[in-house]
Amino acid sequence: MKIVDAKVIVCSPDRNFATLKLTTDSGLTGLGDATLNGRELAVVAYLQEHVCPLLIGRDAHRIEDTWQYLYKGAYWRRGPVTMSAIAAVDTALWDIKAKSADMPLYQLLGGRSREGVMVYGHASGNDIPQVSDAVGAYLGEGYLAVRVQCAIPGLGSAYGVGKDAKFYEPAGRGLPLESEWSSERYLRFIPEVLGAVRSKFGFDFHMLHDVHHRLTPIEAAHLAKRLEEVELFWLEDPVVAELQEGFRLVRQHTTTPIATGEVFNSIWDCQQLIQEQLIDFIRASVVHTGGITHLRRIAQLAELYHVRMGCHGATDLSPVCLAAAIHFGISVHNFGIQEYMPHSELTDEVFPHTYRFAGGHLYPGEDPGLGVDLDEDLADRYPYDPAYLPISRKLDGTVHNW
Ligand code: GCO
Ligand code: MG
Repeated sequence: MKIVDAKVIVCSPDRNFATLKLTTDSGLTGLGDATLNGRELAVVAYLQEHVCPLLIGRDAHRIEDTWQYLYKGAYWRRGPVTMSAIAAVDTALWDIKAKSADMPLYQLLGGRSREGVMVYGHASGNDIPQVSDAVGAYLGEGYLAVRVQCAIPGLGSAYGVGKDAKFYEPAGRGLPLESEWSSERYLRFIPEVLGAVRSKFGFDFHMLHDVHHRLTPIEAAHLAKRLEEVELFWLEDPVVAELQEGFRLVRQHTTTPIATGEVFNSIWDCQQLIQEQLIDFIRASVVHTGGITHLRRIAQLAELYHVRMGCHGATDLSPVCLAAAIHFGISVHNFGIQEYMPHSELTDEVFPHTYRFAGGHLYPGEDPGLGVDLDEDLADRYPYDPAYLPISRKLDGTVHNW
């Protein structure tokens, strides 16, 4: 079965998405998400100019060989642009293979290890009462796990707090917005927020919180230690992850479980974190970490060290990526949780899909392949619209990690 066409489709129903569509001589098609938030067209050019010409005429069944060919063959390894492009090809090939086997993808990946994929929802608000209302709403909808983020008094904006209670979209049209940050104010306030949520709703649900790379290791250690009493499911990205040893310092001081990895793009980014058991959950995603083929390798290494998977699943990862994550999550042994922020109605119309949410879990559909389509005519009506993630500055104007 040969690949006869490779097409990159860029659209912006409510936000930008890049998708690779492969077609074979037997008429089967496969989709792969290639979206890299704020740098979308770099991946598009990488695919169109450098990868698509290599795919025509290749055997669509040779997934592993194609992965190695694109990874080793580029000479320039890793990096978010390269790995997102490889991921798109890899995901589309798995979609095609599962369709040709007439099975939903999870069956090819070994079948179900569980009935459904537990997800966490995103509660946020401008103050503690708003946050509490949002948490209450998620629990009312049957969620078993909720991430809690709150605006910080005295700061104009905060990571994770949307204008809309349900949707959080940090990328803004036009040039990047700037947001202000104070670790001192954050550290003083956030334990109160998480404590208030536990006092109101108890301990019978999983509570998560995302620091979004903002703290130094000693600040993060201090916070994680204080948060032990609220029993988080995880504290996410307490520090930037370029310095993997930074997690050692956090780890030495606390038993709060730690998650990281949404910005990782290869197994090499997390090897030390996993092998030294410095983290509990790895957040690598299908799209930014080289596709299903590479994510499986990460999961298998992680399993040896009691590290579980908790894939990134914000709305900048398209429904194609979410479907792949559900098939992966339901089949892999060391699954922990899947992030879930529902896409907008319009995005769901552009990407019709068979996965569904019920009772705090996501379930893959039973159609062959990923179970996601792309309505190209509809997608064409929403062309690319440049957008950037915000830039963060400390109160004195120094650029900080966003
Ligand atoms: C998360 C993430 C996102 C990222 C976003 C960047 O935990 O979901 O931190 O909110 O900021 O995906 O593109
Ligand atoms: Mg995050």
